[in-house]
Amino acid sequence: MAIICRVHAFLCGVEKRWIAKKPVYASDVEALQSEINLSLISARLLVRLGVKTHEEALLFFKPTAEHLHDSFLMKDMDVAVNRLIEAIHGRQKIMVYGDYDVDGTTAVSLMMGFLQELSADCFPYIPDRYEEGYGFSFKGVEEAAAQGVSLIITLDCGIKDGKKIDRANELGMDVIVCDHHQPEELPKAFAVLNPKRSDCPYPYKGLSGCGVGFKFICAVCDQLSIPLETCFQWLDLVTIAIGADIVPLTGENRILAYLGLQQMATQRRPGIAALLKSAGHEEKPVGITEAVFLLAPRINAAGRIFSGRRAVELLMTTTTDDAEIVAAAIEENNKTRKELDKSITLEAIARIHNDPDSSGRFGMVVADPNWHKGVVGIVAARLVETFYKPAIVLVEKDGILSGSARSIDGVDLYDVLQTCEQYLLQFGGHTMAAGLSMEKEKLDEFREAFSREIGSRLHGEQPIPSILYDEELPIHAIKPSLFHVIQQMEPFGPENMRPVFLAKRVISGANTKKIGADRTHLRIHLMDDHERSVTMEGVAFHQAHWYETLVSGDPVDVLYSLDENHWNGRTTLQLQVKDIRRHEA
Ligand SMILES: [Mn+2]
Repeated sequence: MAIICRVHAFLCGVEKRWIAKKPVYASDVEALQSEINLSLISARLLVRLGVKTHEEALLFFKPTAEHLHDSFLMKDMDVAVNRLIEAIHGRQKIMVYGDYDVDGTTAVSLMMGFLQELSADCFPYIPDRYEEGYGFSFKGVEEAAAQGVSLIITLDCGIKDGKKIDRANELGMDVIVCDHHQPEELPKAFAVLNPKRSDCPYPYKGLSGCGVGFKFICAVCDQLSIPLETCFQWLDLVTIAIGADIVPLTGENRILAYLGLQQMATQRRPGIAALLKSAGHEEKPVGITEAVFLLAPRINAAGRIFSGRRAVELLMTTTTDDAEIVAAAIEENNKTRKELDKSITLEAIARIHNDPDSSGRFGMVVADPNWHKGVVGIVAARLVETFYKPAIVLVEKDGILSGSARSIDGVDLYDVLQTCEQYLLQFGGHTMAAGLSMEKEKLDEFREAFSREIGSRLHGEQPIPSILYDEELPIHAIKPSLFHVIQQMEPFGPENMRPVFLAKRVISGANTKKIGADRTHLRIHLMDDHERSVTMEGVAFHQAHWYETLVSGDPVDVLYSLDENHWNGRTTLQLQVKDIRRHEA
């Protein structure tokens, strides 16, 4: 039971470091307050996000399509647009190639939908996770040639697939790469759209793969004098990709997600509606949280357990009946995924517990021939949650180990893998998540090198998980107007997280009690020790071990955020308690 608890909580029971975010300049806060009527706390929150003027506040609170950047600022965009228009008008066959994850399948669905609207001769291609693996594949290239394709568009992949692109060129096909992964040597493609290219002047670098695809179709519309609004029907897909791919929710991504959520609220795509229905979330509002926790895992489950093609089929379907049939199949895939996720996580945790050397290591590497390759990324993430160290989970097949890696804040995984390159056959990814493969014989050497490299980046000290908080805010000072401002700050995500507050020296009211099936959570009532006139109610997940302290009346410090509780038709402001510790006088 203890292990299961740890799997689902963020290191519950482990002491975390509480770190105040960097202070903001009082002059900036005063300047903003002189332009807008805001409380001190609200103004500080906004200044911390870089909002310092009335105009910046307007853009932040009410983003509009006019604020999107000109797509043609992206390097190679003109070349890519002209080539695609030539293919459309010349009735040349186009393969739309994308990865099997959420970013890839949403990108393919977006591009396919757009090309079909322009009556292009096109078809989607999603690689098989098991046969072809991640990225642009030789099999895909051969398939394109066999089908008489002239132009291949790769989405969310291609930047590291130079050899496959060379082969496509050899076979007389042009390739347009739309990717957002970190480039090294650029592939010799017809055009390479990637805001992270060192020679790309595009002002926003945080786009998802689907987001790059979106900029591409916007540019085509621009060139063909088609209203830009035509592209907005696919903003729901861009939004889901932003949530799933853990890209920052700042700048242009914030605008895209804001507009995408509006679009999802007014015109729900049949596939999305069917997925929400099968998740038991029909007719309810959808925010970025639902995109991340309800939609993304299901879209991913199709690719993990069956095929990413099923996800594309769902997202492209135009009728409710068809959508519900595919959604039912995906729901089954998701059930299987959950079972595998749980059983393999438990095995991997046991493996690490039983390895006497593991506690001294800075990174964890586990491998097994019987594990399901579709869930290795999720299991790696659970290991990070449990042990707070970078983790790699590998599956062996025919002497080759392949799998996924996940990291912790402050350890650049891509950089670590690059320094271990000599042991690897392949690797690719980002700071926090990556994929890799190696020969079985290299495992032990790699494990040591991986741990050593991480250790040197952490200066030889085991990392302590930390929680960042924005401001100190006593319980009695919480105002509904502050919550109103916080609501306007949505959608939340990386680099724009829901604000967290510190309340020092608080005590529990009489009604605090344990809740949940296994009594691991608390319904909590808190007040300031020195100002007991105001009590706030809230929830504290995985904090039941604080129950005795709280009911004894000892003062504690808490980190919390604010949200709403909907109960019996009533909506009340409540605390979401993140962490608790004893108050030290
Ligand atoms: Mn991606």
